[in-house]
Amino acid sequence: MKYQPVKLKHTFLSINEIKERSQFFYNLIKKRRSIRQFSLKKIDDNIIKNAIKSAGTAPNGANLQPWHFVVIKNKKIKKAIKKAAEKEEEKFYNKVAPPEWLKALQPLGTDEHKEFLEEAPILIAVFEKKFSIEKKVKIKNYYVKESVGIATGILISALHYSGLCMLTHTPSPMTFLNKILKRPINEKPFVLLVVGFPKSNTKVPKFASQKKSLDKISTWFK
Ligand code: IYR
Repeated sequence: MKYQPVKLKHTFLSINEIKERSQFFYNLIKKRRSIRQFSLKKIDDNIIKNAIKSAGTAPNGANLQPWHFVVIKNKKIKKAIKKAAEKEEEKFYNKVAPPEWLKALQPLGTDEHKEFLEEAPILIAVFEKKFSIEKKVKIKNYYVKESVGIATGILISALHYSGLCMLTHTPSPMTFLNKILKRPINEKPFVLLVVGFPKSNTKVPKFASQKKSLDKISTWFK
């Protein structure tokens, strides 16, 4: 396909408005917390649809959009995912994880029990597509991890901005998701987002709110 340029539609704002918005966004995003206790409150499909459409706008390799999002509301499927994830997590916490990893996880208070996989109203499994298959032709994708990582960041931001809470869950390995969700072999699970509202009195680890200062996370050449 040849290069066909079209005029950029950019909304130019005043400096004051830009400053206000930058502060507003930071104030909003800094309140995001990963939660592990969900209420049973349902979520309107349109909120999830808009968040996925937002994720689908992410910058990505050659605009090949190497992602697929599976939304799970079905109780039986959530139960199957919980069972499979807990089986992997049991091995992780009791056999596979080296002591230093378990030590790093201690302040988060996590263990092999994953009740939230059944409690939360919505799970979104994000898959990365190593390659795509269109009309039986294999199309290679580029910068897949980077693209799907950025899309997931936008998805999380959209859900948080909408007023929802979530957990980025990564049971390792996650290949059971292909089987349960009937996804093809060119797709690899990237993350399982657990989405909903917090249970009343939900507790979160104090440690995880301690973010590194700007000095520590950035270097500026002026
Ligand atoms: N997947 C495990 C362990 C775990 C690993 C990291 I790195 C975390 O930030 C949190 C948990 C679990 O979900 O318990």
